[in-house]
Amino acid sequence: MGRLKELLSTNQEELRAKQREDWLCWISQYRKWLVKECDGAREVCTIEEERIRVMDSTNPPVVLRNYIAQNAVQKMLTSQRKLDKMWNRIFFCGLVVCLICLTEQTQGQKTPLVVQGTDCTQIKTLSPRATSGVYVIQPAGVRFPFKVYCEMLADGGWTVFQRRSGAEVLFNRKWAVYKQGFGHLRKDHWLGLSKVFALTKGRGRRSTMRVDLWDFEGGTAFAEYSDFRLGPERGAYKLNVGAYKGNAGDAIRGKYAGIDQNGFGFSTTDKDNDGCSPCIFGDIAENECSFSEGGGWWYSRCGSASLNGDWHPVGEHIGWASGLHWETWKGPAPYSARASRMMIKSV
Ligand SMILES: [Ca+2]
Repeated sequence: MGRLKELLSTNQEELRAKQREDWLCWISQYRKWLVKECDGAREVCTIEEERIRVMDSTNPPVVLRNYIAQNAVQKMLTSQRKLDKMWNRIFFCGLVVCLICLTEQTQGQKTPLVVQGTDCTQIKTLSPRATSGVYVIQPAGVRFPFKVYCEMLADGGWTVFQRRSGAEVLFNRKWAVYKQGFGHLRKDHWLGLSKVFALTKGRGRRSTMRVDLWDFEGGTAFAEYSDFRLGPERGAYKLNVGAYKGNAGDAIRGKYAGIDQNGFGFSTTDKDNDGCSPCIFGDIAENECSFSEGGGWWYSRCGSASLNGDWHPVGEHIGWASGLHWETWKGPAPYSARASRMMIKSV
């Protein structure tokens, strides 16, 4: 019996030693797994390792095994949940994108631009009671319709292509922007050289251009030109005007000889067609009128008209090289207008 007890005791000790070896192996593997899983969260891993060390020394191995198993399951479940969340997000984002696409498509289908005429003049002729506002036009030979602001006056419908009334919209823009147009149709804007070209091109098409000016003293003046049209872009949208009438003076032809803007191409700071290389004004040598006068215009040795310069507020509106100038109207010191409007009417 004594021998049997001794054998059983030895076996029990061996068994415990074997179990102990197994658990150490478990812990070692679990630690490796923890380091890999907790990459980037070293603090969490350290706490977890400390808990295992304490349990290893104070609890029976079965508790540790259960703990490890439970953690492994939890980790697995957490990973699964993360994966599910990710797929849910992908699905949700896809759904949102589809909804946006569908909405845009639907809106596009619901609100196509309905052409109301070839220009504001035709709209007013067809609907004499039409009031001033934004309309959709499509001049002959133009592929896509576009919006314009129409001033519906007693003498007909005018298509506005320039409006200035404040400093909100900057007119110091490059060629591409002047070609395309900018600003807000109901407020200050430039319709775009390509659109004005489209409105005036075509054999037999004749347009009158009107410039309205407002000063800071409550006064107003206008200049009207017959046979207004722009040349094509390859000729830098050359300005062509016929006879002048009005009370603002013919600033396009200039207040002295040699600065006639009629027949000149449009200039911006990145496209120079101003005829200065350089121009000498007293002791100033001017190479590019767009830089000193601002914005884009049909500068001709700079000239007397320039309505796309910087807008200046009251009190600061006299004496600037830049500004909304119409020098046959106000001078001799450069006077910057409070507001301006340029528009055309087909005749
Ligand atoms: Ca030049």
